[in-house]
Amino acid sequence: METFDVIVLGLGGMGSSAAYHLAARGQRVLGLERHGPAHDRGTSHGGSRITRQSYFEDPAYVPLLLRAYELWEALGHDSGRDLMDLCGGLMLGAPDSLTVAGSRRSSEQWGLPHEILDAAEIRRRFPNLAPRPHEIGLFERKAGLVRPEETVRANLDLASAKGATLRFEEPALSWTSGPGGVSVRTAQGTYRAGELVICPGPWAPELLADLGVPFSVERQAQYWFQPAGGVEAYLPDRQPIFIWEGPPGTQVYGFPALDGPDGGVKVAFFRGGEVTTPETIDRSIRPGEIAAVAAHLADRVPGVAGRFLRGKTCMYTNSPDTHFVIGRHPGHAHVTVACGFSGHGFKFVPVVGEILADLALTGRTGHPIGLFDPLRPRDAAASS
Ligand code: PYC
Repeated sequence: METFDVIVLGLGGMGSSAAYHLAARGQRVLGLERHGPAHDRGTSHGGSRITRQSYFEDPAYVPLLLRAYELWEALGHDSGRDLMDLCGGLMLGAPDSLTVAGSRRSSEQWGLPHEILDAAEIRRRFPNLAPRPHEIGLFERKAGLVRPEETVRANLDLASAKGATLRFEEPALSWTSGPGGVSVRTAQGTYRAGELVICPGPWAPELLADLGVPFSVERQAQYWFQPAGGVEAYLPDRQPIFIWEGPPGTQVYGFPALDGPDGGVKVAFFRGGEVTTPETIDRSIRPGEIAAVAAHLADRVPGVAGRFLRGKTCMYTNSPDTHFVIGRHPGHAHVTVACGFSGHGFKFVPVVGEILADLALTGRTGHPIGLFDPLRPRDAAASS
């Protein structure tokens, strides 16, 4: 039986980062992935993901983002890949919307540079955008985008270079843990290790059933359009990423125009997709949903939805409170979990890898991860 120091299950964004950080710390790492390298069957794909620091979800994320930005820079440098474009970002909506007020709260609490722009100023500086008179925006220069497939490849290359064994098209059939360590069974064999790190993405309900967290896996559709007037006005030096809160519970987001295989302007609704599973998800893009996103944008980003280029689905794995789930598995010694990233995790990939390496090797981390305690959904249910 092959033995390792640490086995990492799942080599998407978080797992590939954990494998790299563990291998860089001298561990003998086995990484197992059910699909190919940087695949498009889960969550870590689509050419671009938003990054930002003025975090409307909770100010507790900000210190992790500050560290993540340092690690993004190092990952880009060490891999020689272009992973990040800080083209700026606008959080838009009514002044008391979660998107605007929450971003402002994080910026003010952490002293992050930002500007508050009224509707007229937004129209003047960003002529593609047409906010309503009562809407405002928080502009953050250090927001922008990161590239998911390139990031996963960077982590895998660097993990391999540090000696990690990475096996693809090899799903885990089961795992067990005991006082002496862990074992993982696949169709090819059984592997043993001292520690197991599970980064299951949308396979969390299957691989982490006994964690007791009621995850909800959600189908998300992303759409690429050729703007009516061409892409020039949407290039990253003119068009920031945006998240725009409209009617209660509705957020739409968008990117500047990228070129190459990721070409066009990508837009999507944030959450609100149907519940699904990785096995049953409808990966087709339906005419009705293309029409719905184009109609929603028609008077907000007029002209953006000129010609539909293509669409692609991915999955969010939502925790009940949409905060991440990261920690030692409460029911199994030697097992660390990272899941429930709820559609806003990718920007944290490098720092989550660092945290997972800390937890697997020492049982603790200096990073503030109290918000992500795996036991909190159970505790919340018990106290209600
Ligand atoms: O990753 O921050 C994010 C995000 C917000 C909306 C869509 N993605």
